[in-house]
Amino acid sequence: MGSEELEAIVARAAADFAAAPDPAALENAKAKVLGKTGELAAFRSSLGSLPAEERKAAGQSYNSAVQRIENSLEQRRKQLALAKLESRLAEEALDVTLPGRGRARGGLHPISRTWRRIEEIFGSIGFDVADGPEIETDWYNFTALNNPENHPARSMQDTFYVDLKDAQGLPLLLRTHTSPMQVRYARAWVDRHRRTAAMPPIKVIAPGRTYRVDSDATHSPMFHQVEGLWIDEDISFADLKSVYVDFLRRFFESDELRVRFRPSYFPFTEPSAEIDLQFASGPLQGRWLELSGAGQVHPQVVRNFGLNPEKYIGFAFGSGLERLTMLRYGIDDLRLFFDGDLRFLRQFA
Ligand code: 2NM
Repeated sequence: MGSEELEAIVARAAADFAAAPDPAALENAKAKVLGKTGELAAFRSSLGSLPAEERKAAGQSYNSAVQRIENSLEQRRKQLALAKLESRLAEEALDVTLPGRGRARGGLHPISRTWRRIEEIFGSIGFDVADGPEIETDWYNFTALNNPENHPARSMQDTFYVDLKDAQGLPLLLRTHTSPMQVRYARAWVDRHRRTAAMPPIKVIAPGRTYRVDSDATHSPMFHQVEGLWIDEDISFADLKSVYVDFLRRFFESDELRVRFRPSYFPFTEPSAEIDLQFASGPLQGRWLELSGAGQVHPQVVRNFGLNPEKYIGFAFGSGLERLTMLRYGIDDLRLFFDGDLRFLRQFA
């Protein structure tokens, strides 16, 4: 077999490969030329019987032929793979700009309904709404609120800490109540009015997500609170009672509620009270239900707002949105709020 025949084999192989419509046909074409009984096998076995002076050149021709055949084989393999990918992409093409089919009407989560309702009721009697970060510093979440240095609430058993530190080198944390928003609001307020003779009253609610290390049938690690704050020169416990009782009547749409203030303790208020509620009718009629905490803002907290506690006084309260929502709609399991079960959620849409 001469070098012309060898070249003819290389050319025919290249043509066969190019004509192969798919990988299986390509592998058959490869076997036909490079296989054990393929067209090149005879040439290869004839090498041994050539005279020594011809053997080297013939061997080089053979190697070069094999090399070129393998190159065209590889080239065709790549072409076929690319063609397959392209046809798949074309087949599965998706126009992500098309509008969705049968878009269903969404609805508000019951907690969101309560949240909005509370903003509306307090808004109608002159309360602003504060906002603030869910990741807080130790100072805003604890120190400003008169929490003692070694209070158990500050421990890792009760509070989620974040792997970041504040300017003081203290770890940041997920706020355990919404009061840090009120501290931020009050301090910004005082700052804004520092140069004016009169300090207008601080009257604000702070609704939002809060976090505690607690998880069972009646506790979720994330829950919602609303806190309220009214500071002026002459705000008394009587104002707290009238504002909060009025809120409850409007929230539960009933003038027959009975409300009870029981002495309690919080580091940020003095005196402090627990607020209980009794319905005059309905499935919960007659039972006293614990609802909120409240009190006269502690002088140290007023000082941390940037105000003189000899001159400014006021009240604060805090309530859980989950609890208010459960009582209003007659929901008996806290976990329903977090399961995302549409059979439950659709009842509020
Ligand atoms: C509660 C109970 C009693 C409260 C105190 C303050 C602030 F910022 F003025 F210090 N905000 N909220 C407070 C008082 C919260 O939750 C059970």
